[in-house]
Amino acid sequence: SIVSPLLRTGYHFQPPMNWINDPNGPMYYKGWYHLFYQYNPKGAVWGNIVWAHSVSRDLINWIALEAAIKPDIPSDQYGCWSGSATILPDGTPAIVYTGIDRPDINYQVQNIAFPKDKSDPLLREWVKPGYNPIIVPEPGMNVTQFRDPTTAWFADGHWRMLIGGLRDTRGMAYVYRSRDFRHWVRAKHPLHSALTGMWECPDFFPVPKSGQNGLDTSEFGDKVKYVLKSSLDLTRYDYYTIGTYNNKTERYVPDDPNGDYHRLRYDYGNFYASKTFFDPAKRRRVLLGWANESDSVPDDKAKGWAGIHAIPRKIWLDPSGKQLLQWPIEEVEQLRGKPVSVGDKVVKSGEHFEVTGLGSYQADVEVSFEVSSLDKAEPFDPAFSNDAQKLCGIKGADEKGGVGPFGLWVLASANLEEKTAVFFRVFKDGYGKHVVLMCTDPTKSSLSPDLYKPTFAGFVDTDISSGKISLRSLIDRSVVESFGARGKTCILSRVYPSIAIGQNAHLYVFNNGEADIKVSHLTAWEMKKPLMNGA
Ligand code: DQQ
Repeated sequence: SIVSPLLRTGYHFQPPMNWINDPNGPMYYKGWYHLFYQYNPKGAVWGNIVWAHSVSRDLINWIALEAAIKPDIPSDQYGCWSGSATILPDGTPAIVYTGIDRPDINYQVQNIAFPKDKSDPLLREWVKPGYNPIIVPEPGMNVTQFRDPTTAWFADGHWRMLIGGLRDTRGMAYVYRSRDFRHWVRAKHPLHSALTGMWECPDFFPVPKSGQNGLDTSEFGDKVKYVLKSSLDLTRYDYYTIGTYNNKTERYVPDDPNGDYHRLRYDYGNFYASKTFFDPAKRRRVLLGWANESDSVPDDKAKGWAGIHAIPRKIWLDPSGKQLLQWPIEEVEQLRGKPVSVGDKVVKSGEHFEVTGLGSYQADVEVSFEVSSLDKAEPFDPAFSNDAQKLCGIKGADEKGGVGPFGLWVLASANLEEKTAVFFRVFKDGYGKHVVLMCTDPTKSSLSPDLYKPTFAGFVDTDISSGKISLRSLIDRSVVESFGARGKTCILSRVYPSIAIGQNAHLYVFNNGEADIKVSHLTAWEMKKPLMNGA
């Protein structure tokens, strides 16, 4: 049955039971990483929302603490919704979050909280000053679509933070400014807006124009670009643009004039309400995101849990300046067991082979492919230029192609009646340029009923003229989190096999294209289970 305990993830973040959604207020404080998250203490469906709290030394092993922020003042009594942390110049962390202050409608205000004891590195207790709420919607604003404050940044004597909103059908990143972090005034113009519907959980941060380091949110200057991310309530995906920010005019301008509608995504799968933070210990920016279940609500109730977080990802600007790159934080590699390697192995058209010698239900797989020739690449229909997902829905993993589909079958049963395909397929456009599609096809992932099994896909902006492309997949019982071309395109997918669970899960490399491919090298590791909140 789908409620098999073997489908519970082993090394992806989750509490021992119940519902979780957005990551909130991530920060590094006195040697500890703090992660708060939207949590229902009473069940496996959304509701009764508090900020649950976990701490970690490495973002992989987690210790659960008491919930940090619960409804207990008038301005948050009906819910403590998403928000962010800012470390003030004297080292004090401040949390700003959305409170629901009335029962009948989701009227949204913003509240602040501080640690009771700053000398406690675990920041176990939080206090809410009596001057809450600090921000309320103004007359004429959409009071039920006004939430999710960002980490604040400082320049020219002022703090600024963003609050997500909706004006008619326009998604808004409202700017609020303050000198003292207590009195906040809205700037006349939003930082940015677009005709996309509500912007949930905005995120705004600087990235260096070159290199992989991260920057504190208040860094500024010539060597820096900016990233603005919003979580679109309408599509339930996280989109970002890269651009410039002027702190005099308080405006952000995406480099790509159509960027707001071009839809660059952190992840082309199940990944929402994400948030980054600057990790001063490793001078990197880390991205955290929520992956919802794709089974049914009755199944969630039967399991007693719903929702996980993705493996934290380091993010930085691609040398092209046109997109971000993402890679699982290096700390996850401590979970790797004995490596299993395959090298220099040709996979002919229509063939596949199994990778054995590990429990691949909980594994990390890195593979480098080399295509024998690109001559057979199928013509690319420009009608799909903006719709990778649709293209992959038509040309799934079992649909024979010229160059590809080739890739991995993960969480596969011995007879292949269950398998989740993660693969590439190469096309050639009218100008002779190759177009690379990356796809996760879960349509055969399970024989169980009542599952949501969408095909997820994104294009990979990589030069494949050498024939080479890499893939990494983090497999964890009911999640497959994949990184194409060293983090250019990422796809997280939730799947619920009925046979391919535990030791009955197999791993294969397949090639359903006409052109032979070669696995130059593949390494797979079974992954150990970290400390996971006591579960
Ligand atoms: N989840 C929170 C909201 C946010 C939404 C409520 C995004 O603050 O807009 O649980 O998933």
